[in-house]
Amino acid sequence: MKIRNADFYKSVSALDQLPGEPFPEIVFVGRSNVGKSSLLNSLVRRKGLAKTSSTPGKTQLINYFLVNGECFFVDLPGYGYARVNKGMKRFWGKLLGDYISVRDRIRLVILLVDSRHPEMESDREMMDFLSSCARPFGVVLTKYDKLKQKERTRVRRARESFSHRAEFVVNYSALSGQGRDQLLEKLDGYLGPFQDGVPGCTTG
Ligand SMILES: Nc1nc2c(ncn2[C@@H]2O[C@H](COP(=O)(O)OP(=O)(O)OP(=O)(O)O)[C@@H](O)[C@H]2O)c(=O)[nH]1
Ligand SMILES: [Mg+2]
Repeated sequence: MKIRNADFYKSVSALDQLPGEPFPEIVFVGRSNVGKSSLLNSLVRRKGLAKTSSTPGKTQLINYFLVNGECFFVDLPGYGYARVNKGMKRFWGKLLGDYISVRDRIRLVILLVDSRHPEMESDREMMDFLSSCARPFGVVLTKYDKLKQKERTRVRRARESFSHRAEFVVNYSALSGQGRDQLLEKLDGYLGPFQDGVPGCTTG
């Protein structure tokens, strides 16, 4: 996939606000602070497009970005952040879960996993959830630039444990751009027009 342009499109806090445009959606999910917004910015080469922060919990809504005028990249709030209050946690968790399970226009979920902590229970639960609603997902191991040599060996082992479930696994650094070309190439297979009309119309 070659990115020609990307712009913020809209933020959504309820499913009835989802865009009606009949475009395929590629969704970025992962724990809080894992680097979802940074990954999106790195892919489209626009530094401040999606808001990033060293404090977890920065992204609080479903944020849509229109790419090449023909598909959406969707930045989601993170899960697993202990310090937001229970009410907010429940709200984000429900919004995220409902969106992923009902939105048939989702072509691919990109699940971001921190390469320094590749075996978190919450990431496994997310993989189970994605499988249970039949959403294809690829795994991106983030912050790869931070890994020490010894940790790289551990990551290789962890990769094997989920690679049979994922469509692909890519090592990524938003800092250096490592993995960018590889990931963009993978996305090609998930775009293109819908074959039988537009799915997911009932939800917006
Ligand atoms: N070294 C390094 N730092 C990164 C990388 N990706 C993200 N970060 C840093 O990690 C922090 C969190 O990044 P975000 O992109 O805001 O993470 P997020 O997953 O969108 O976070 P929430 O929206 O809070 O869920 C920021 O300080 C980023 O600069 C990376 O590849 N390498
Ligand atoms: Mg974010």
